[in-house]
Amino acid sequence: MRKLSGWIAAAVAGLLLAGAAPAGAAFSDVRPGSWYEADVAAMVEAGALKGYPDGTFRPGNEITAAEFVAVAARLAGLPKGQGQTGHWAAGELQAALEAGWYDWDELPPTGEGFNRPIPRQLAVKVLMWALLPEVRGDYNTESAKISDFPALSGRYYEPVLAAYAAGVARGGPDGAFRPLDGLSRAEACALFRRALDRARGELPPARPSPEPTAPQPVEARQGGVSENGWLEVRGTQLCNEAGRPVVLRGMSSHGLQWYGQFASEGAIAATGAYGANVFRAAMYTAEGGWLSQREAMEARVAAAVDGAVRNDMYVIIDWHILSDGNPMAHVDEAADFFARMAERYRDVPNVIYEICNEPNGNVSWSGDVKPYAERVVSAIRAKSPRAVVLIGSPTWSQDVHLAAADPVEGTNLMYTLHFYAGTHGKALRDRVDGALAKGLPIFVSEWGTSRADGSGGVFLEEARVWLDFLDARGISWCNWSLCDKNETSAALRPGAPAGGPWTDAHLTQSGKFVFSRFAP
Ligand code: IDC
Repeated sequence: MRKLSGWIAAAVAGLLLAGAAPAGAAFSDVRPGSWYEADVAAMVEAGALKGYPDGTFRPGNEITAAEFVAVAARLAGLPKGQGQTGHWAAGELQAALEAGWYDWDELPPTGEGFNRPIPRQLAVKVLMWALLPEVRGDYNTESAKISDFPALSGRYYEPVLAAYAAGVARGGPDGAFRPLDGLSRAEACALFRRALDRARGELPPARPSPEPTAPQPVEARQGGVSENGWLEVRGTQLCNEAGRPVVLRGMSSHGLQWYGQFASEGAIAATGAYGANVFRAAMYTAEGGWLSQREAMEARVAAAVDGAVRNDMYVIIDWHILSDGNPMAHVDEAADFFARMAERYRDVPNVIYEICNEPNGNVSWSGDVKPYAERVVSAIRAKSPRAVVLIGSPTWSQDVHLAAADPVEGTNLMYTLHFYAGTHGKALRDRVDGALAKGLPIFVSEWGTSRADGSGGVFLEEARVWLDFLDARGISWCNWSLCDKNETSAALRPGAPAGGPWTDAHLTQSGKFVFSRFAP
């Protein structure tokens, strides 16, 4: 656990006192003996939240986004930032945004969502980031506690599982989390109080990750396109044009709409200098991506493809569905997009198509993802008969067992498996072995050294186990992500030059480790 800041320590001291105080007595509408009486008292005592001038606390009112984030910032001792509006909490909100507690699209700094009730999934994410950033939850154990788990959008999966694991979030009587509903001021007090209780010292210390040794650019990169030509899938193995096994290793971009500058020719070449022979261009559909700015996103994809081609590297065009969890939602657009790409790159052996990053939520393999894949694969095959196509699966491309039981008809098809070393372990590796045994070709088109939310850790020991496992099976991979965002999964430190080249000082712990694993 990170060291308690002075603020948390003070707040915790306040909490301890609060247990003995005549809790809530000061507010006309906080009933003595109510379930939340002690929670409200503790938060008021800690200086995190106040009542109203008329002597009420209004425990049943929904808490706004600004109020919730401001309380979290106060409890975590986060210094105020430079607000972009005159809103009373603009400084706290800006600081929280910059600290990576949430993204701009979840709560834009321009303020339109500040006074709206905060959705429960976002509240839990902010809370966990602020007070318990090291906690993780096991997917199987925690998701089973949440009766409406499929209603959760992918980006909240990890903090919500962590909050359940920590005992901070608890389901209602029906076991539902209701991710999109708001929460009352009383409920917010209870959440904060439980998180502070947990932060007070009951957590096991975070395991320190070993400091990786500095990778060196390699002299002559093996395994470029000029050497291997068109790829083909034989059995479960990716092979080159001569039928010899080949392994691709490299970086995935972050969202091209946010960090497109790191998908430039210079950046791609810089990873090649460390031995990478593939690059993945992650073109988000939602979250401000292709669906809202098609031309701009396609121009970035084209720049990445051209940059990879000029560097003799393979390149994956990734239709990065994420918050739009069912690929069927935009199947017509996807078929049209891939038909155009396959036409454009029909003679270019470098290009690999990844047709749906991570189906998630209420999707099924046989009812949604497989029919989607059949439609899009045939659109690609009409133009490009031999390019490798990568197919995702439900549960953020982890359900390879479902694909193995009912694979898509065709040649040169592979199935993606995504993992994050801080979240996924042996159970998912066993699933890979099961799928391979059934003859399913696997490509790890995205993995991270962090938890599944892109943060936490880094978990280099766990990552090492995973990469050794993949190496032993000749499985190719791309690491999330080549950008300088302030999150542990990023390979570059904030401010690293977008066009490369980089020195050791530009690489994060994750970047050093990952770059050192490109070359065999
Ligand atoms: C994450 C980014 C993070 C961003 C979030 C939402 O790291 O900065 O705020 O997406 O867009 C995936 C997704 C990938 C996620 C990544 C980490 O494919 O888009 O990136 N992840 O959460 N699947 C599992 C983890």
